[in-house]
Amino acid sequence: MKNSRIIASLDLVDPKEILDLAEKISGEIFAIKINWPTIMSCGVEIIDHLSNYSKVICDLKIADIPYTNEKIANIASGHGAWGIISHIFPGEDSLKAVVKGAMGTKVFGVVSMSNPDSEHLLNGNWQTMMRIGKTNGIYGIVAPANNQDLLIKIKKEAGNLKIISPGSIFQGGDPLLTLENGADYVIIGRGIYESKDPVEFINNFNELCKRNNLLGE
Ligand code: 3DU
Repeated sequence: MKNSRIIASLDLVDPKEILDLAEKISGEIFAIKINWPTIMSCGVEIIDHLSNYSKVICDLKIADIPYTNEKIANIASGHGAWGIISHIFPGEDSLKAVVKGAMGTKVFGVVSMSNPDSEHLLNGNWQTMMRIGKTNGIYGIVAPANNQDLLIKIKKEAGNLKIISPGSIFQGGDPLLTLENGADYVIIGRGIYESKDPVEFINNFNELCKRNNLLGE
């Protein structure tokens, strides 16, 4: 569904299960996100296979030296990733290398996280990380759906950056409120793949968005 606001986080490790689910839901979502456990279990080709169904965002949380970052981003891009998630905290040189290696694949930078202890070291620096992201060509940022006060502050300064938000349902966030407060897309994992009927869950949420005038363009 072109205007769905859902990014389905298919954090599964069995390739058949992932591809079957991708096929079922691909028409009703904006994109699929995958992370390290999936790629380590299924192989990097899972990005190519999933790309046949949907845009694929690789949640790699890249946080290494520039030389390594460029390679990681380049491999994901070469396998058809539409988007890549990178950390920003290692600094500007590190992020620049991700953007360079991504070769046009969209880069999303983490400016805050949803786990409670991210308050200690990471979240307080979101403004600095957002400034570094903006001046180095990222497309979007990751901000938490289970911390609405922070999300609202981040939205006020996000400008053109797209906001994608994990942390709904199993981590306590309300996905509809997250969209109302300015996220462009909600990332939902277990809420989808652990529900009795993932397609029904997604259709219901898309319908809820429609009723609240929150479907995308
Ligand atoms: O809690 P869920 O099952 O809906 O999954 C959320 C996904 O988003 C999962 O892949 C997790 O690694 C990722 N994520 C966060 O949950 C929180 C963040 O700050 C960043 C990524």
